[in-house]
Amino acid sequence: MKVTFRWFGQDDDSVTLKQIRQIPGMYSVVGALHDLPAGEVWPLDRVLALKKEIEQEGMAFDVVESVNVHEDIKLGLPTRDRYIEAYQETIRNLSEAGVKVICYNFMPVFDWTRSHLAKELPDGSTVMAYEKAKVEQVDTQVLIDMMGEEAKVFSLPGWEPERMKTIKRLFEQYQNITEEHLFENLRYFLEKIIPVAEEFNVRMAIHPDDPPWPIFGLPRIVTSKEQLERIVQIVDSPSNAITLCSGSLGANPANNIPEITRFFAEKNKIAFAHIRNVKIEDNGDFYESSHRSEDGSIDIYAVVKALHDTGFDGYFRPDHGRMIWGEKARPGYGLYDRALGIMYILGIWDSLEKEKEEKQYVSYSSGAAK
Ligand SMILES: [Mn+2]
Repeated sequence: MKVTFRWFGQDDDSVTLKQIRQIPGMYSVVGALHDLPAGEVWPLDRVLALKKEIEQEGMAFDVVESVNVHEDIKLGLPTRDRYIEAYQETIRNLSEAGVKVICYNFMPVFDWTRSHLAKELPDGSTVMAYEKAKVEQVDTQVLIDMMGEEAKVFSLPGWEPERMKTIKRLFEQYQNITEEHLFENLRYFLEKIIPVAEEFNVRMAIHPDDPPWPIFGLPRIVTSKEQLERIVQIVDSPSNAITLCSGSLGANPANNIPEITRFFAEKNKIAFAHIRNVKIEDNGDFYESSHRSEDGSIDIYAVVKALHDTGFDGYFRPDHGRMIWGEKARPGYGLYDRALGIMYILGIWDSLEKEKEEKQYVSYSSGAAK
């Protein structure tokens, strides 16, 4: 299992590469060209410059998150073909730079959504949270304004201001798009890009919808084990894989995350794992707790064990973290709690490794004694 850490670039992240490198076990930075709008080719020279910047600090640049999918592709508009061509070109350029995994999502209009970016817990830490009533009742524009306000210094990934301006028009365009339409549009997209990804030795890793249910009346199709299974079957290729995000899928208690993890890991379909916990309240609201199993509703130990048992050798990163120790950072993306998350996950992983070694030793010695 390779440890990675998301980084937004030196102009747009409070965390530095030098800090990231000091997290035990760190292997690769998860980067992106965040200033490029969806649909544009990522120029090779800029990708190589980012790679160089990361490698100079002693880490690899194996994973990209995200290459965003243009709305015209999700809407299935005739203009989608040129955006798909641009996407194919970006895959080629990233492969040229040695990138192995590209995380992407297929959520209409919005990326991940929360009602609070800094809800205070009794211990004084702040967390991102989702109150169903607030999201369901609030006027979309009010929520957008609030997200913009709370994001303050940093623009949130997926919530860029330019994108928000076109939102009303997008809502109209999605009015007649059902889940089945959206799935067909995903199929069209994957049938065009997976062969390119396979040829260039890149694994495409679709990220589940966050939260894993329809919001604002928009369709969502990456919310459960069944839907993920259907997606990886669209094109049968090692390049058609998933990002197992425990916190996104896990916000719905009907999703059994350790079981889903084991299911897809056994099929070698998890190219990238986002490991984080969420605490689900009785009414379905949730907040992003610490990674520790006891602190949230997901058994992170069981998730890591599922990966370990199946011989997972892909990439993982801690996902969002709490804001602790007075840190000022992009919501969810502080240094401290994500580093704690890595240590928790590595602690579980290392214990399982030791246990396995001991078992092998015992069976070897008993075998030798015969
Ligand atoms: Mn995630």
